[in-house]
Amino acid sequence: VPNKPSLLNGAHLVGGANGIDPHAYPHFHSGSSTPASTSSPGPVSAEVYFASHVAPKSLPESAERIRSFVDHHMHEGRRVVLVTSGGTTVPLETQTVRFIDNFSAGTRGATSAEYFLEAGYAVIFMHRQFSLQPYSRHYSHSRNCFLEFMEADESGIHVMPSYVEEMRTVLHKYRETQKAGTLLTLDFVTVNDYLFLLREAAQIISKMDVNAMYYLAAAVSDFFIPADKMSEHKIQSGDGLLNLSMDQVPKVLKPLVNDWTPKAFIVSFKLETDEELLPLKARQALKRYGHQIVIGNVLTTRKRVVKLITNENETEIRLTAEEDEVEHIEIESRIVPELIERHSEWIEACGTRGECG
Ligand code: PAZ
Repeated sequence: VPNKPSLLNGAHLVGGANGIDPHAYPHFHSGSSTPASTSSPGPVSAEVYFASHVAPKSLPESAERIRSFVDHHMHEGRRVVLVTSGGTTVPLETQTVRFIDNFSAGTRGATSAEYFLEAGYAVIFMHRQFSLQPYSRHYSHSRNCFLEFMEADESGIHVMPSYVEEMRTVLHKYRETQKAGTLLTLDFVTVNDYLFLLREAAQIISKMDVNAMYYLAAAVSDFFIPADKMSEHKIQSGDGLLNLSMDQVPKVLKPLVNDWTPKAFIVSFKLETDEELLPLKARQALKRYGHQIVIGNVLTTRKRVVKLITNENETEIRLTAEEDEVEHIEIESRIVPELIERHSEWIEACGTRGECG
């Protein structure tokens, strides 16, 4: 059916590509309703991925910032958490005009980062460029644009009296964090940026022998177009269909757990839209990757209900309607203390695992 949006491998198809030469762009085929099958099924290994893709230019600078941040806070006796936040993109062209995005505003990551900071952690906040950030998230988007909280008179511009207390609290925490230097922000856009940055950070932290926590809340693309199969220039549109064939992104949780940072305490998130699937998928992830906790959440209820799933047990954190709608409690204020307790237990038990010195 011409021009009808369709789905392949769960990925949105974007744009139109009449007359594209399939030899020039093997992952793009016009006028066909079946996916081009130029790659083997299943993801490539992380090793193959990293060997065949180029690291972001900013990586050496980010590495240096991570090294000195962790070194400083380690000597100050602070615990370190790496929080990932926001969605990764998958470009369709090397000179990118179109891309596929993953859902995530960055609320979970930015909110959680604040609670970790309040609890005394040094936070590496690895976020999607322009997604929500700790502290500024309170006044950033159209729903709570900072202009709505301001008023002007002859003497200048002020915060409206009814918002002063709330804004003062946020401002105070923001300034305290700046003074303590406990927040390091690093951004990514594409899934490629994300993968390289995560690997770099994990390897650096691991080498420094820090018992860090990883709180992987970012929504990371599952499918991508390998660099060598991507169109260099903007895909030309026309009346025809654009069919995309995408490879699977390597499952980097496995090397993260086994190779890059084997002593770390790793918490991953699993998002589903079908609630029935969630326990199975969460358990599968734990089994497959061998990390410590999967936090399961469903798209429509993620701000009210999450499940912390480990090999041993399952704990639900659920806000009541009163807590959610009247008291405006943030579910991250319950998730983070629970994880910190488990992180403490993990650190205490490191002798049992033969990992202490
Ligand atoms: O950033 P946000 O608050 O809008 O959404 C958070 C989330 C749903 C992306 C996160 O809780 C999550 O589940 N991340 C992992 C997504 C995944 O399964 O890949």
